[in-house]
Amino acid sequence: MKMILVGGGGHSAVVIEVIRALACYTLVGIVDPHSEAHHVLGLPVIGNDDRLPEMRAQGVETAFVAIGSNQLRQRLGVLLLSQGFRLPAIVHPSALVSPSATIGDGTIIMARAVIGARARVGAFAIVNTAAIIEHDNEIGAAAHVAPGVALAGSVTVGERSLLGIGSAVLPGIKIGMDALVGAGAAVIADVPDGAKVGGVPARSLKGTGI
Ligand code: JB2
Repeated sequence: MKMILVGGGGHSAVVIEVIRALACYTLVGIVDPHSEAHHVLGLPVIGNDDRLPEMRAQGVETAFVAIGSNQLRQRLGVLLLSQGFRLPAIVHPSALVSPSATIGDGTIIMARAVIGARARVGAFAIVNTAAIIEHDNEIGAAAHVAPGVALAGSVTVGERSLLGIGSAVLPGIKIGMDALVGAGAAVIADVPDGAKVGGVPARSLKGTGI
């Protein structure tokens, strides 16, 4: 099945390799309005997002948004759906996903990630390399769980929130929408919508200039 990628930066290179490892989609190219590269890992950059309706009309059925920005990835994902593309979930062959977990459309689960029993991961999310999402977690749409994050059981993460590399979250904690958890943080209390926290234990970063 043919697939077009949206975004040709660093995240795109990782996504290309996961899709190639799956061997069930034929990547036909990348759209990126700002890319100076003509290719990413040998895949051609064919133009900007105006090419998308034409690609759909030419029989490209699936697409994937390979952009790290949570807001942009969600916005472009919704646009692609409205243009008639299907955005499958992409799961690296080395990831361990519980049979009772659910993964939303347009979400990628990277190498060595673990998704536990009854966990629910929303659409357009990134579960990055070796992240651990324990049982009964609920990960909101377009959230990004960075490499090496560990979420204990029954954690909730709101839409578009970013959990920085190596952060850890205690059981049952609720992290709101559009929140930022800094790299290496240990989250032991709920995090409100839009908050930025960091450190061990994690505290508000308000007023720190971050
Ligand atoms: O509207 C757009 C658009 N806006 C920016 N449409 C399309 N098709 N592409 C868009 N882009 C493109 O996204 C930019 O021109 C750029 O080529 C790409 C973003 O690339 P960048 O390398 O800046 O970031 P990234 O999103 O690939 O990766 C970030 O997030 C990852 C999760 C980095 O922080 C990585 O280190 C991280 N692993």
